[in-house]
Amino acid sequence: MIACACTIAGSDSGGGAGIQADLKTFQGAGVYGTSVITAVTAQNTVGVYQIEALTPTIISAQLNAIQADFPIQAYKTGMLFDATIIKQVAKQLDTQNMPIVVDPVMIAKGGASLLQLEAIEALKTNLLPIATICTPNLPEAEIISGIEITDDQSLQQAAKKILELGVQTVIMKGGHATGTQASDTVFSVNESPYRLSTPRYETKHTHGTGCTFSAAITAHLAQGMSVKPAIIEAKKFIDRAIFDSLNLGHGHGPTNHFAYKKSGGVVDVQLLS
Ligand code: PXL
Repeated sequence: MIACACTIAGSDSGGGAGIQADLKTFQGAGVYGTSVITAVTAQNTVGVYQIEALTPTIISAQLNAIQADFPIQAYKTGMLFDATIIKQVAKQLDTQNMPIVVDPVMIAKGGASLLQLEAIEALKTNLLPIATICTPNLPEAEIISGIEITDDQSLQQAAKKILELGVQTVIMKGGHATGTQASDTVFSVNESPYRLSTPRYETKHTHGTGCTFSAAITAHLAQGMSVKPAIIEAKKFIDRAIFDSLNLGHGHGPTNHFAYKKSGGVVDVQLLS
């Protein structure tokens, strides 16, 4: 039977991030995708023009409908927008006993806020304690941990703080850093840290990279992979999606969700323990 995954996130009308990126990624990884929409954004590659959150009632009803009918093997959360939505979603995921990937989406590339400030507390106290993997970029990791990340030591301290919230694995994504390599460092409660690196490509078409990466991890977990192989395979997915990114629109174009399948999974990822 085909593996099933569910994304709980916001809609990006431009199709590069959010629910749309997640479903395309699930498809690209060979997984059947279902979705719970938390908010609708009016958006293209240039910017976010309007945001409307859905009510907790319809968010809850979407999740109930999916859980009543599909054998969901992994969940991911993206844009959750406010504390009420976070608490509702956490309550409904807590009973499932399935892997949960939390992408702690806070700010869109152009600066639009996708998570209200007071919701960060709910993320920390309600959602991260039940999460399998959390995938912050460096600014998000700084906000969650309260630690400024300037070097390897502060990176490790911030990761430790995030793990103390109860999540089992945190991937400190290096996309916002500099250097010739795009390196993500993975810290787990039950494994020694490791770093995954692929070349950093010179492109401005990186809209939706975070969504795509976390959705790829979710897809591979749904297929039954354990955490480390799922993360390595997702790193290959995002490497190809950025390498082959799409020059569409007038701003930051989307990543290419077809590219991983085209590559046949033959991608060089450096693993450093
Ligand atoms: O990439 C973060 C993100 C997540 N979800 C939605 C978004 C964005 C970025 O623009 O629009 C709906």
